[in-house]
Amino acid sequence: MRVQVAIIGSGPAGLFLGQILSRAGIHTVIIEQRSKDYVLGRIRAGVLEQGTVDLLNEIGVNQRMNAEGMYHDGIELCFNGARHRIDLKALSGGKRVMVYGQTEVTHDLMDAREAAGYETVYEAQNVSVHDFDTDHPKVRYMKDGVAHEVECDVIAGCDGFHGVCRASVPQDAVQTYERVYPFGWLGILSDTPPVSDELIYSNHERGFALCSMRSATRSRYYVQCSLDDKVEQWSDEAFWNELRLRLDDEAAERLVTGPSIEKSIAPLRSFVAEPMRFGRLFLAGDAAHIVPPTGAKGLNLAVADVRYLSQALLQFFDGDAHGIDTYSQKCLQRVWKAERFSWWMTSLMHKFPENGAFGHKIQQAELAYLIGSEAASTSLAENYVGLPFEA
Ligand code: RFL
Ligand code: PHB
Repeated sequence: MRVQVAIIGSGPAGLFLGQILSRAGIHTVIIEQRSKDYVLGRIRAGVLEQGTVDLLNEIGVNQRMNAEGMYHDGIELCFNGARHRIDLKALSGGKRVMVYGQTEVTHDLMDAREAAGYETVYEAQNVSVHDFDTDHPKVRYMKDGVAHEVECDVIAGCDGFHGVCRASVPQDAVQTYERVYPFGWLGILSDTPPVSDELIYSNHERGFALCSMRSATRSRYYVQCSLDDKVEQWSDEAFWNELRLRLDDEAAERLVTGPSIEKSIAPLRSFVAEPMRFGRLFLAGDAAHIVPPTGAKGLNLAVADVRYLSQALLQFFDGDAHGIDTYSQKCLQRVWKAERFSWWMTSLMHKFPENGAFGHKIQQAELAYLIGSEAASTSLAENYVGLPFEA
């Protein structure tokens, strides 16, 4: 097979890129190692920045999102037994976020791709990338016992943190920066009404908790847990009890509990690989960087990369290499700002046992400052809704 762009990975980064390029007449294929159902079964992000919503509108994959997504104008910070609202919309000059699950975004993009007849290979095994230091890169994979080779002009590495693309770059060509946090998030999904109309981020001496949602009847909750914890050790009852303890009295009282329909533990990590381009191989999304989920930035950052990459590739196929030459630098400026924000929010909201009682007092002082200072809450708001894009 010969295509212009071979996209590795059918997560949000790969699907957004595929949709933008294919609509513009660029021949693409998406090569994904998992099955479609497996990809759709992963419960992840829930918060879309306006820029992500705008892009879904621009590419016409917006019907269900506009019908079912919920705009949120604020978030609540809970500490010292009380909740305080941050008015994102008022503080950011009218911007807000949308609560619409990553699973739904993925579903909508897969449906749109299928309906338009653009090609995706699921369950591709032993995917490997070759010759991206030449003008004729190749992707090889096995499917149903048969070996395949795809010739292309460009490879887009949208294959997540554990993917093959970044791992195929010579070690001395890439520099990585990493912080691994000493705790994880235990998350559950349940068909119960959300405890509050807005998201609650709670700093508690027992550890962080987050109350999020997917709809008016489906909730998503998280509690900070130990890295040694196993999902099986956490009964639904134990989860609800722990969550209740980490909320203010009113929210704890109002919390509606029920059976979990999904339960999982995610480790927290900050990671950046530089650069994001290696000849004809371009990394986008989690393949190049990871943020802890506290700032709700991961999916949005993947989409921001794709916005820049798609522009650069359209220019490239038009005979202008300027965009691909500046892609990495342009992305990394935004990436590091999101890394900083996600690290800051993680540091502010979680229990770090090594920081002791002093550390907890400092967090409380910072939270008190944050809610009392318009300058400080504006900084939180403008980062949370998403920083502006470079022209
Ligand atoms: P993905 O989604 O990991 O997709 C990569 C795809 O590549 C496939 N793949 C391969 N395919 C072929 N060959 C190989 N060798 C391959 N290796 C891997 C994989 O199967 C997969 O289908 O990366 P992408 O597209 O860059 O998207 C990134 C986002 O998924 C991620 O950043 C977010 O989910 C992070 N995140 C959140 N982001 C937000 O913006 N807002 C949130 O509220 C938010 N909450 C979260 C999150 C992530 C979480 N977890 C579980 C890490 C909450 C959680 C709990
Ligand atoms: C989610 O709904 O899964 C979610 C929301 C906000 C975050 C992280 C995850 O910061």
